[in-house]
Order: sequence, then C-alpha cells, then structure tokens
Amino acid sequence: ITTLKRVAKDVKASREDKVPWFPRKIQDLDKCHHLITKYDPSLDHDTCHIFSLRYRGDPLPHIEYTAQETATWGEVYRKLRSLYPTHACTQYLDAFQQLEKHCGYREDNIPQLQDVSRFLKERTGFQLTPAAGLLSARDFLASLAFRVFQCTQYIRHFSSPMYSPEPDCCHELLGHVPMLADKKFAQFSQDIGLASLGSSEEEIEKLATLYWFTVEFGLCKQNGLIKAYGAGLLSSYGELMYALSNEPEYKPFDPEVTAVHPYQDQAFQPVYFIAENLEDARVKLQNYTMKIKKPFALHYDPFTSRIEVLNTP
Ligand code: NLE
Ligand code: FE2
Repeated sequence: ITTLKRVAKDVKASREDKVPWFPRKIQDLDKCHHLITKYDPSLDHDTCHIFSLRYRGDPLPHIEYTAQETATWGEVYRKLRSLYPTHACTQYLDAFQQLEKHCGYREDNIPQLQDVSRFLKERTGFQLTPAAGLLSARDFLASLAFRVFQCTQYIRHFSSPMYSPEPDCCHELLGHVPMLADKKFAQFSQDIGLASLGSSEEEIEKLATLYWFTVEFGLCKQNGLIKAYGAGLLSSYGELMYALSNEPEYKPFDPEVTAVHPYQDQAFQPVYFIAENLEDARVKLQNYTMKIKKPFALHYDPFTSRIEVLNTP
C-alpha cells in the first residue's frame, strides 16, 4: 500500500509541476517530519512518516533524564569544555558563556529544549522543535527557512561519549545551539533553508552537502588561527581534536567545490573546508544560491513567518 501511494504521489507531482511542494507558513512545518531510515539498505534514502502526538505551539516536552544519562552528558560536557577555549571560534565561546549563565548549561544538568529555545528566540529569533531522529534533508532544511531548528532529545550511548555518528542532545545543545545564538550565523543558516524551498532533488543534495561542510563540520580563520564553528566538531571531543590536528586535509570554503564534495557520515571527515570568516562564508553562499534556477523568487516575512512567492509564472 505504501509503495502504491508513493508511486501515485510521484505521478501526481510530475504531472502537476516540476516544483516540489514546500512550506509557506510556519504551521506547514508540521508536514516536514519525514525521517530517514538509515539502516535498512532496501529503504535507503527513503522516508517514512512518523505519527507523533505533538503540535506546534505546545510547550516543548520536558525530559526527565536518568542518572546514567546525566552522567554521560557530564563527561561529554567536561571534556569538551576543556577544549573550547583553544578550539572553538569566538562566536561560540561568547554564546557558551551566556548559556552557562542563563540556561542551565552545567556538568550535572542536561538543559531542557524549552529553556534553550526561549533563549535563542530572544537572541536571533531561532526556535527549537523536537525531532524523532535524522530527518530528510528537504524537511530539515525547510525548517531553517523559518528559523526553526529540529532537535533530537535522546542522548548517545554511554559507551561512546566522545563521538556519535548520529545527532543526539549533546550534539544539538553543545554543537548547534551556541552557534544559533550568533546573528550572522543564524542568517547563514536561514539562507541555506530559504535556498532549499522548491529546489530540485539534485539541488537539495548540494545544499545538504554545503550544510554538512559548514554548519556541521566547518572551520574558520580567526586571528591567524584555525577554529571550529561546525556543530559536528563542537559536540565530539574526538573529532574536534582531530580536525585541528593537521592530520586531515584542508581546503578553502568555496560553495561550488564544497557542494559537490563527497562526505562521510559514519566516521571522522577526511577533509574540512576553511572559511575566511563567517561573514565571508555568508556572502559566498549567497552568491551561490542566487544562481539556483527557480521559476519564482522567495521572500521571508519575519512579521508573519510566511514565505512570499514573487513572480509566479
Ligand atoms: N559526531 C557528532 C558528535 O559526536 O556529536 C555528531 C554528528 C551528527 C551529524
Ligand atoms: Fe547537526
């Protein structure tokens, strides 16, 4: 039945228009929760629906973590925190300090999404929403267009605190959240999201790759040194050390090159892209996204959280 439905949907989509559906208002993100099922090869890159009882606007679920989960968090937190002063970019360090002051970032406490979301909303307008796992690139990127960040809430297994191939709350809270509190970085993230709306599968793949090598694994220059701003690095003690060890290969961030570079999602990256600075990365990304062909222009209205579609043929 599922296969039939999918075929019917594809036929309908190709008949109607070449432009894939995309959310136009923030409430439409309720339809952007397709999970990637990674481990069944026959279902690779396929998606399935999750029917979760959650409605946008409801308070974010409060999680009672077990003592063991909190201990895992504590170990990750303590070790990473010792690396940040030398390895993280200044934007990260500034925000991290604020999070420790206002949001319960401590070794013995896993911060709650609700508190963190409120904090981000005040700083950059970003808000968090819970996700059940790894989402399809199209859905994940679409939410960024509305400054909504989809977060997992479960925590990695205690046997491998220093690296996880999958996102978990250590990754979201220690990797993504501090960077999302930076205005320029927030704009960069939203720009990738906006570029993804109504884009072809091929273009989504490129944007997801750009996202991967920047938001997840990006490095940048700062006062003559190389620092990390990518969340996948800032949440992994093992990879953060490795990324700045001179062992991997480094390339300058150039969207045309970066967007088509193969990447690795089960182990450390063999190559990292270095941006001149975050502003330069934003400008370069913007030049890249302007070249994506679409039969319309999009504008985000922050007052209504709606996408306005201009010059529709
Ligand atoms: N490797 C990262 C970590 O250990 O936190 C997670 C990356 C998720 C894309
Ligand atoms: Fe991530």
